[in-house]
Amino acid sequence: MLSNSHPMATPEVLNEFYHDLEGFSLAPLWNVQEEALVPEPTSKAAPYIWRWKDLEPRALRAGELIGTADAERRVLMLLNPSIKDRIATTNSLFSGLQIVMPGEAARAHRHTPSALRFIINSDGGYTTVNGDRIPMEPGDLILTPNWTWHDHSNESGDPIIWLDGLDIPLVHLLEAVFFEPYPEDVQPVTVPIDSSTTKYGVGTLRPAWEDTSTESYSPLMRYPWEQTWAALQRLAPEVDGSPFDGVMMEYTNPNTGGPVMPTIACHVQMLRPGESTKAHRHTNGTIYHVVQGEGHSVVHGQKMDWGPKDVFCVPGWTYHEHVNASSAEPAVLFSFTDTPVLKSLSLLREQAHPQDHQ
Ligand code: GTQ
Repeated sequence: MLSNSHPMATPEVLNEFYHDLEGFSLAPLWNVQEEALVPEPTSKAAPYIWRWKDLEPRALRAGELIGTADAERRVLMLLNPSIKDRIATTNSLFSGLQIVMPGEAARAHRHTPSALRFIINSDGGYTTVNGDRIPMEPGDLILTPNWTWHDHSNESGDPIIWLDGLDIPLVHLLEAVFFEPYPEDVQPVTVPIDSSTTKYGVGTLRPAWEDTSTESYSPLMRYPWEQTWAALQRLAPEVDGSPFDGVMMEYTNPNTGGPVMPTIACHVQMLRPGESTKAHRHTNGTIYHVVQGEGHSVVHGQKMDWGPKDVFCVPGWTYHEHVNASSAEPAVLFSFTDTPVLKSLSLLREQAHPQDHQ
């Protein structure tokens, strides 16, 4: 018969043993077993919404107070209020609001964290990525993947503002952050303007002589709003869509049909007039930006009202559902997540709410 009584193990003896272990950088798993192997995740991040009415004046104020000499990037970080000790918007992803004032250039550099930009206000901005000068128009998605040189310039008379998304928390966790400034302020433009669009922008046709099959990220650096909006409008009247996300489409790497970058997937979703979704949760957290429309999401039982240009986050494994408040206008949400990472590690799980709604 197995016995679980050990007559020698008096409290004093055990304490002495545990104390001894500390001196050798050892500790008993049996005392923290339930912390190490929880039945399911409880995110350290909280649901949170940053409203455009609070964001815009503060971005403009940063533009008045801080010059490009003082800021490698003039970014207001959207810091999750429940994550205290690191730079993070959800557990694994970072988001920030970047502003470039008229005539300015945010100098060229590269880093191993990958970035995306979703353009909010722009009337003459460019991001140059590895020598390809890419126009920035409102609603465009622009990629600056892992270790690509990039600088941002504003040749218009008005401030340019966009939402940044980066995998900084994830790459920090993996201790794989590298950063390098370009030797000049701005990199030379080495190919005709917006070359990645010229080559890959159709999506179903690509230059046959270029082998980009070994690249881990999309060879297309710009996903123009015009095409995104046209695709949503074409599809929305024809389909039921997802019960959890409405008419959601993923931005794809045209070579693979997969996510745009190995660490970040980007989506856009239309909630049709009056549409409301069922609640679900998944292991990935999500950062949303309201492109247009008014509505609310219920996240972990809390109602979050949103309107144009607001940004909100849903932590991983947290139930959420979306409602378009208008019976006349569609609502459109852009979002980004770390699903490619979870999927490739067999850690992506999704669960519908048992009652459909919270
Ligand atoms: O534009 O390269 O939000 O380097 C944070 C770090 C943006 C950028 C951010 C960056 C950038």
